[in-house]
Formats: sequence, structure tokens, C-alpha cells
Amino acid sequence: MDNVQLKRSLLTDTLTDIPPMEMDVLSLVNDFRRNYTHTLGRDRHCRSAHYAYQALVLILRERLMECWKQTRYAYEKNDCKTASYLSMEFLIGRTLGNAVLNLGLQENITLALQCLGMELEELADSEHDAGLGNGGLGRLAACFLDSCATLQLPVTGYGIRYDYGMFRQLIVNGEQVEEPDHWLRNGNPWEIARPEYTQRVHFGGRTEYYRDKTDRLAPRWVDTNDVLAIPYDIPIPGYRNCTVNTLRLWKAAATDEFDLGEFNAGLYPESVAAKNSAEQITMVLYPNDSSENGKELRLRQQYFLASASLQDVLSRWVGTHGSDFSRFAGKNVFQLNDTHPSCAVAELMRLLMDEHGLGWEQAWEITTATMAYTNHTLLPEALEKWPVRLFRTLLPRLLDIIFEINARFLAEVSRRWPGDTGRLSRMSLIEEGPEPMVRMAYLAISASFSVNGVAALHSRLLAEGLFSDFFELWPNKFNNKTNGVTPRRWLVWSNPGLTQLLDETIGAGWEVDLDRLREILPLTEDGSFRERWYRVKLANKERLAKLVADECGVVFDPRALFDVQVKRIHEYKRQLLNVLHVIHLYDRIKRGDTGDWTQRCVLIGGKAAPGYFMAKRIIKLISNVAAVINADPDASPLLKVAFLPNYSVSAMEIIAPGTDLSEQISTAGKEASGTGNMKFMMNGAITIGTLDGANIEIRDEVGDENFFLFGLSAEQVEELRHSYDPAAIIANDEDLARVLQLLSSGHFNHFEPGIFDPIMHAITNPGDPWLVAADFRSYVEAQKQAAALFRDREEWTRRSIRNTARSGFFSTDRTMREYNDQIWHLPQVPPKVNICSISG
Ligand code: 26W
Repeated sequence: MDNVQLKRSLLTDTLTDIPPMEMDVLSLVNDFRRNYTHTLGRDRHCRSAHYAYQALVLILRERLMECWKQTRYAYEKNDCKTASYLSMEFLIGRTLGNAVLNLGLQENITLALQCLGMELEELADSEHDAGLGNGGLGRLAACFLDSCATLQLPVTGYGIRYDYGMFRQLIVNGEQVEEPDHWLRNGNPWEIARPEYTQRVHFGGRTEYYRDKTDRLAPRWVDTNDVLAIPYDIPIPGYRNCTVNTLRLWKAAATDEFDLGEFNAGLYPESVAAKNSAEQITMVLYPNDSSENGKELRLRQQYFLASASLQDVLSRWVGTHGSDFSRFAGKNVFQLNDTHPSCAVAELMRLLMDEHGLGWEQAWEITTATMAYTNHTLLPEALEKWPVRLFRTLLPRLLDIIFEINARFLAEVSRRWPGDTGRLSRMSLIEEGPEPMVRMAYLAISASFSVNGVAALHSRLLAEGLFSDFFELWPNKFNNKTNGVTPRRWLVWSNPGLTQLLDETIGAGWEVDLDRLREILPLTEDGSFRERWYRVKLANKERLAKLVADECGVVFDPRALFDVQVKRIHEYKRQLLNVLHVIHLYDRIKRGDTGDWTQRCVLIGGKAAPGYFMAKRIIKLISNVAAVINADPDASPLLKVAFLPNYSVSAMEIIAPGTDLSEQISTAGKEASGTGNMKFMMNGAITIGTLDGANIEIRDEVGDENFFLFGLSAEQVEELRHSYDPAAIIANDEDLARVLQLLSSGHFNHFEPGIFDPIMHAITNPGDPWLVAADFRSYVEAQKQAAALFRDREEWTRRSIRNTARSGFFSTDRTMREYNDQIWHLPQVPPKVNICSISG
């Protein structure tokens, strides 16, 4: 191909006269049929819905293509500053519905499919989730991209194209069983391979010094094992605005080089087979979201992402600006999604110095003016550290650079605090000890001009606690950017009933100006509006009840209080506290304490990291408690419990609209932000929660009376740790004592003796970091208030309406404006108009 002279004039570059693709129903029908028969080669004998789905994707993709190109051209033409969002995870979920929505084609596609005897919802449902993330951090990245495209900001997402995403969770005999998620098996019609932008990533080898052109000794990385990084691009359409941004995911591939030794020895198949190890780099997403496990393959993944992405940006720079990097920092910014891509700090230094000939000072100036770091966790065990030893064998040249950064950094610290050796060892990028470690968060902080947390409390705790030494040194780097969620997916797409009601009430446009939802506030006093609101919620609860019946075999009554906790299973998120409350309700029923009862359906869902013993045992407890309660004829009319297997983005699209009560019950000071809390609020659920993460800001927005608050504050939690005495709490609380008695008596594990002993032990241990027993009483009281209020349908509905009405702040449009105004400083760049017929 290389030597074929393409006649540029025949390509579309210079032509603007490709007619925009038609959006009317007839054109959609015709294009669907053309794609189905001619592109996919299917006919009426084909019974698989998959090809209909594919044909639908193709007609949407065609309609995105011209906008995608024009968006790129507009960014190029303006030579504008761009941001690269580097993330090991993008939890996209499904793309079809979102594309239809953002293209403004919902009505016409629905009609076109009707003509063809199909339903949009059915085809959308047949799409496999792109589960390229663990939870909050990965989903946040996906919401950010949606908002950046909607705001027409030049932002590219860079990530990894894992062959296997987040595992599929089965529940067998109440326990989690993991199954691989081979989401690419039937191909991914949304991605476009771009092998022409392949990059080469080095591993192993050693640093060697040689004499450069100016006869200076210069380092270079030699004897490396190289891996190719092939980009696959996914379009990210903005909301009805012709902008289509890019998510670029890297796949690892072997180089064509052979180990000549083996090759000549006649070991041809063996030397080809050895290439497999290169391809393993992007094979699977690590399913841990709270503790790092120090696996070499994970570090390979991280460096692979950082190196390929930076090389991509640099080669584009050199292509347009040549080797002059003086304006590079003014035109580029890299946002590090946690420390996972923080090798990028040292890699940018290496590329600028070793590949582009810059000196240390200039390279450092560029690096520190372009790197920005977001922290997503306060848990110390989740802070990444890599053994120096591993770095030395895998990335020797990077280790040289990290040592040099550290030496210069420590010199700065000692200038500021002469003789303070304690501080030097606390702050060093290298943790000393029998196995010296590179502290990735410190590397990221030392090279970034911005360090942010993801909710107000979290950002404050970072500055006061985890990173206090760094805050003292560089207070101005630290800032807060409270998370959000995209209202297009989490309200417009997932809750069409409420969307219609809102459209009819305040008129369209609120989807991109979510503060406008406040306009419904006066209608809380309008009885007929409340009635419509209630009806929408009821219909959504019927939809959720169907999901629960299908997936769990448990029948939920839509008139009951739907009490939901879905998120990763972790001790700090305290699903255990939820179960203790459920057992308490069951105990009340068995005691006959059922006066003024509120019928309740409790739904819990989420995945446990495969190696996290306690989290898995908590799933087992939830399952067993559910089985006992649902099978008990006294209990089941009043209380139902279900564990939903395989919680995912597409499950949440049904769960959030159908929820009344949103459980956000983490130990205060542990949940960085939470974003599920925002999805629930937006869909009119009321939160029961602690003063943790973004709950605090949710309560500030919605008002105390529209939020069920309980539990210790972050300060009280730290205070109590010294004197925590769960035995005394249990002795003084008859309800809790009875619950724990039921739990330890084997009532929920008749044929599995002892299996819940570790849970009993955790709750009664004075060292329990999550203080489950401490918050039990106030949790039960808050739950009582919720139950009582639910019986007053009118008042509950008023508060539900207020939750949606005051959720505007939690749109990622607001979050992205803040990142842009305070960190990135990108211009808003619309593509050339009239090239496509997408408009509001
Ligand atoms: C190294 C293993 C590992 C992997 C992922 C450690 C930590 C993580 C993430 C930082 C965990 C995560 O997803 N954190 C969540 O980020 C969300 C988005 O900011 C927040 O809303 C959640 O509170 C936070 O738990």
C-alpha cells in the first residue's frame, strides 16, 4: 500500500460536497436494508437478531462519520489546545441507544424499525455491554467523554482495548462465580481500527550511554523487547451538535521480528508462538477496584497505555509543528485518571529527552505544565506502589528518570525544610525498606500542576491527611472537582417516562442545562403533577420488578418501598450494615412487631473482586438471608430481598429509575465521591446516607428534609477508633443483639455450619475499621423515618420531585466546565456547520 500514490484530490479531504446523510424515515429504512443485504450479506432466511442489530449500528455509524471527520478537522484547523484523558478504564456500557439519542434520531429510528417489523428497545437490548472498567472510576471516564463532546471540547480518551472486560458474575448456591466476558466475540461494529497510527512500545533491555552528535554522553534504551500498539477508535457523539470526539483504545500486537536464534534452529512455530506473550498485555482487565496486587502484567498494561498514548500525541505534534516543542505545553494537557497511567510522567520525560533531544530542564518544564492528576480513593491499600526491582527489569530507562526526578525533588524539600530527614523519607518517591517501592501517587503529584479529589470532603481529606506533606509544599496544586453523571444516559435514555413528563412541563433543553430542572419545584404543590410523577415511578418500578423476577426469581410488588444498594461489594461500602437492617426487619416481623408496617423490597447487587474473601462472604450472606426471608410465609408479604447477579451499566439503566430509596451508607471518610448516588437522585430516589463523599453535597443541594441522614461524621469516625467497643454497643442495643444472635445461631446457614463466623468476628472486633455496629442504631432510626414517610404517598412524592429538581449540579456538564475553566483551558470548537443534519 505504501507506494500507491493516492490522488488526494479524489479523496474527500478537499471536498465538502458529500451530501449530508438523510435522517428521514424512508432513507433510514433503505439504508438499513442496503446494509443488511449488501454490507452484511444477509437475507430473509437469516433468523439472528444480531445482524439486524449490526445493520442498525452501520446506519448510525455512517451518520456519525462525516461529523467525526469534521470535528477532527475543526480541531486541526484551529490548532487548538487539546486534552488527553488517560485512563485504564472506560466503562462505556452500551453505545447504540446513546448514539440514537445523541443523533436526535429516536423518533425516526423507532418508526423506521417499525416499518421493518422490529423494535429499537429489543435491538438495543441485544448489544453486549462494553465492560472495560471496574466501577466508579471507569464509568466516570465514560460520562466525562459524553459531556466533553456535548460541550464541544477537544478531548480524546485514551485507554486499553481489553479482549476480556469485567467478568460476568453468576450466583451459584448463593456464591459469586466469575465467568470471562469475551465481549468482542461477535465483533464490535462501533470501533474502527487505525493500524496506520500504530506505535511501538519498549520493555526490558537496559540503558546505555553513547556519544551523540554533539559528542555529549547521552542515554538510550537498548536491547528492548518491543510490542506494537494498534489503535481502535470509538466515536463519542455530543448531544445533537455535530461534534464527534474520539475514544482511542490500544491493542497489543507482536512485532514481526523473529528470534533469529530459534528461527535458524528450525524452531519456526516456536518462535511465532512466543509472540503470544506480547498480545497478552491487552488480554484482560484486572478486576480489582480497591487494592493493588502488584502483578507484573498490570504494570506492563499501565506503561503500554502511557507510552502508546504519549507517542501518539507527540507524533501528531511533530507532524504539524516539527521538532519545536516550545509551544507544546500551551497546546496539550494530560489528565491522569488516578495513578494507573502515571508512568506517563517519566515516559514523557524520556520521549522528550531521548527521542526528541530536549534537555532535562525543558522536558521537565513541559511535563510539569501538561500533567494533571485526579485521585479517586482514600483507602491506603489502594495506593499504587511498584517494586523498584520490577521497574529495573521491565522499564530500566524509566527507573533512571524516576530516580533523577526524586533526587531533584528531595533537594527541593530539603531547601524548604533543612535537616528534616523524617519529612524526606515520608515524601520520597521511593519507599525504602527490604523491598524498595516506587510510590506512584507521589510521582504523579510531583510532576502535576493540578491534583484534584472528586468531592469536597474527599479533596479536603486528601490535603489534610493522605497528601498533607505535599499540600504543605504546594498548596496551589490542590483542588476539588466534584464528580457528576451524564444526564443524557442517566435520565433521558434510561427514564423515557420522566423525560416526557419533564419535556411537557418545562419544555426541552434541560438535557444540556440541567439546572433548569429547578423549574419543576413549584409543581411539588400541584396534586395532578404529583400524580403523574407517581405514575411514572410506578411504571419504572414495574420494569425493575420484571428484571428482578427474570434474574433472581423473586417477585417484587411495585407498590412496596424499593430500597436499593448497587455498587462494588466492599467492606467500607457496608452492604453488611444493610443486611443487618434487613435481618432486624425480619426479626420484627417474627416478633409480631408489624404495626404500621411499610412493605419493602430490598435489592442489593454488585461484584466482589475475585480474591476478596470477605466481600464474597457478604454476597453469600445476602443470598442466604434472602432465601430464608422470601421462603417464610410470615415475612415475604411484608419484606422481600434479592441479590441481583451481574450488576452492570445496562442493569443500572433500569435500576435507577425504579428506585425509591438509595442506599449510600459507607463509613464516613471512605467513599471518595460515589456517582450511583447521583444517578438515583436524578431519577427521583431519596437518599439514606452518611456524611461521606458527594452525599454531603447532595444533601446540601436537596435540603436536610429531603435526605435521610444517619451515622458518624468523618471526624467522629477517626475520634471513635481509639475507644471503639462494639461489645458495649451490642450489649446496650437489644435489636442489634437479637440480630447478631440470629446470625450466629446458624439461622441463615443451617447446612453450612460456621460460614458466617468471619462476618460475626468482623462486626464484634474492636479493630473493625468500618464501625458497622457504631452506626447500626442511627441507621435503623433513619430507616424508620423513611418507612413512615413512604406511607404518606403525597409527601414522599414531593420529596422525590425535589430530588430530581435539585440534581442539576451533578451533571458532568458542570464537572467538565470546571475541569476546563480551572485546569485544561481548552477552547470550545464546533465543527463546520451544515455538513450534517444533526441539530437540536
Ligand atoms: C490498583 C487497584 C485499584 C483500581 C481501581 C485501586 C483503586 C481503583 C479506583 C480508584 C477505585 C474507584 O473506582 N474509585 C471510585 O471512583 C469514583 C469516581 O471518582 C468515586 O465516585 C468512588 O467514590 C470511588 O470509590
